Amino acid sequence: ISRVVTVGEALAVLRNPPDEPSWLARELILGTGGAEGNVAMALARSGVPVRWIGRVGADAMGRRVARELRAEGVEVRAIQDGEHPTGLLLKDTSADGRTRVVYYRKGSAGSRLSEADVAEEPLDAGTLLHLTGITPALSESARAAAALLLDRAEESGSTVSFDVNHRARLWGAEDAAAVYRAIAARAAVLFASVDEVPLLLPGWQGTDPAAAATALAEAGHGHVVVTAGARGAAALRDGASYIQPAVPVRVVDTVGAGDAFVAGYLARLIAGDDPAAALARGALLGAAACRHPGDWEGAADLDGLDPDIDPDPADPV
Ligand code: KDG
Repeated sequence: ISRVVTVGEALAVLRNPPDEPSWLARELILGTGGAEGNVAMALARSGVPVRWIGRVGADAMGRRVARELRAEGVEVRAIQDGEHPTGLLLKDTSADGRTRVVYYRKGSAGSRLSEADVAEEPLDAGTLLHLTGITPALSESARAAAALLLDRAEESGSTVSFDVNHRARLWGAEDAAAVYRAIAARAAVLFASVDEVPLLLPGWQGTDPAAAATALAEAGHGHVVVTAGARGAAALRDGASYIQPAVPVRVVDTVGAGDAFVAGYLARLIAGDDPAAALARGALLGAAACRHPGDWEGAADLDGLDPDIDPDPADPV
């Protein structure tokens, strides 16, 4: 695999300043979010060539999110929609690390993604197509676009990775689960949080990521990765299982941690490493993401965390 292609909705993110809720704050902090864009930015920083495709409004926030993705090294195809605005997310992070999120994305440009937008996207055997469960949740046309990409990935021999990323605020669990199962069945690599596993395996219950990975493997998934926040993560590939404890950090905001984890895992996998090394990198980037109130910024700052960066070089220049 030499490149990643991902499709989704990039959102403008407004978040509260430290120690002040957004209903009271006179100023909010503006940033960028959207699961697939978060993954793309962290992959680009990991040195993986990555392309993001999505619709943005012909507005200031559309310019902003596309610019931010580009600035982080992502190849961006932002299709401008003159009739619908860029979606927005309002995020309130409190001192105890709990985050509340409100969407302003109904009818957004991103949700208007359609088959025509992705019909010509070049895919080949060297491409990994990364999808999340958010894109099919956005609208019927976005769901059709994801389905078309899956067909085209299969035809072209691309590898598909899928992160369930269930958003209960966007659709009902029953509708969602049917779609997740259909996509997961066609994905070479499947990511889910332990809470999402019952959507893939009705009736399954538990909190242990290794048990969840085993259950998914028994259901026929050849390569699965299950995350469980502070309880770590587990992977299972071709019958071999791997577990990974979480990297302890002071948690400021967990939004975006799953995306950072996926990017770290995929980056190592693409580099040819085994699931043990991929899990370790995923856990590191996921932990880094929790240290920042923004959705993607934490994963871009590994200071004090990255074992590959020597904090005390023996031979100063
Ligand atoms: O995974 C992080 C995303 O949830 C966030 O950046 C915004 O895409 C988003 C969503 O729908 O919640």
